[in-house]
Amino acid sequence: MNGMARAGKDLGSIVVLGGDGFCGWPTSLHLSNLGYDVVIVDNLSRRKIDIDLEVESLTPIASISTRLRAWEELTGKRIRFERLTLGQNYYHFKALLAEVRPVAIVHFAEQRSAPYSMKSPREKRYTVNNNLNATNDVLCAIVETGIEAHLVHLGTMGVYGYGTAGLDIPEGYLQVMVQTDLGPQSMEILFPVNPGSIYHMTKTQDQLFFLYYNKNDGVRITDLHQGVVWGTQTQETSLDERLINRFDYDGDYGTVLNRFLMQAVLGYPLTVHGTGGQTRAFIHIQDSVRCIELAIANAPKRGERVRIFNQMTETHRVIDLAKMVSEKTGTPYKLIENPRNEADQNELRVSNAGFLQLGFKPTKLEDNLLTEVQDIARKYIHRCDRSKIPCTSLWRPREQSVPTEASR
Ligand code: USQ
Repeated sequence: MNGMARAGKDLGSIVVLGGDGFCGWPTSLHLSNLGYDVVIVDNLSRRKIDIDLEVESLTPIASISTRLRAWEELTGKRIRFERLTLGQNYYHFKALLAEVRPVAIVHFAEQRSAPYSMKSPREKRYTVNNNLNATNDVLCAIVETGIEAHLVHLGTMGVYGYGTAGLDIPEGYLQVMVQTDLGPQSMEILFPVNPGSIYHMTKTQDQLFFLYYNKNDGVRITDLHQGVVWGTQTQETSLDERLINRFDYDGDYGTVLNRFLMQAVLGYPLTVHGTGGQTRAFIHIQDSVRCIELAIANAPKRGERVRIFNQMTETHRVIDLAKMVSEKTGTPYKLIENPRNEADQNELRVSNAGFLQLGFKPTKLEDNLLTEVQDIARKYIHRCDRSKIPCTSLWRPREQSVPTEASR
């Protein structure tokens, strides 16, 4: 294991915000293994949401102290844990940054589920307050401490919306021609945002925070527009059961492909929303942590605008994924009334040239990886509560659920 790390090189410290979550935990281990001194900042809110929703990760995740002890025991590497709420405990956070002076801050500390963000006014308000204040506090603290940290933010492909753009979605910026007093001029603008949920809306607003703090204060920022993540384990989290990553299967936090793979193990008809014509971008969790490593190693220079990468490897229609899993396992799929307000079908072409140029080798949906997810699901299927599988969060009350312009 230690052989995987770059021995003896002082790479500096990295603060991982939200380092106990589904993406944050495997990223923290990966960066620690590479030789960075990792500090996890987390308020364990994801674990508290599980309690509120009366559901648990399919995999039995250990407490944060057990996780960290296990990591140190196995690798000799120590990860520090700082418990605080971003967006609230500003002075604690600022003091931490001033003390650690990280080379990079990876920001996952946002409520990340679209269905959860649409459950009721309580979850809408929580998602907005939590996500926007967290992002603003991180930026504000970077400026106020004067540290040179590069901020790497986990954004979403959902900022572009899920209509049919009729072009390859570029990495964040769009070249447009506008009529000016001097005649037609070319201009580069942020790709027009089109959020499909309150959660996605917070990520579109994050983009404006980044634009502003980058322009006004010169903060170096990389924003990663990530697709739907699938898979559960990475090289590091598979080392020991105490390091195991979350596996969300419930109607609020479970994402589509992992849900289908787990439902197939259970023999539960795969829950296709609407026609299943929705096309989304996907990435495996192992590739996600590798992309973050690359983003950190290739920080923008001071004065450079916000760098944006599309962090995805392939696109698929939901119905095609359902058919593929169904054929592989014999579990049928079922078209169910879509609880979301989203386009019934869309086409999606995405450029991911940025990471490819940095040497990223994408893992595509491979049979052995699909099997690996199912093996994990099978091992822990006794922990599943079937009543938590249906998506009960409605974007609009049923009686109002007519197709609208919003579902472009
Ligand atoms: N879907 C089904 N059946 C299910 C669950 C989902 O048909 O049982 C459909 C949804 O209606 C949607 C698509 O699958 O059309 C994707 O849904 P999802 O729950 O897998 O993903 P989403 O809500 O978009 O959110 C997830 C993560 C979020 C991340 C986003 C990337 O929770 O944090 O930002 O993927 S993206 O979708 O590219 O915006």
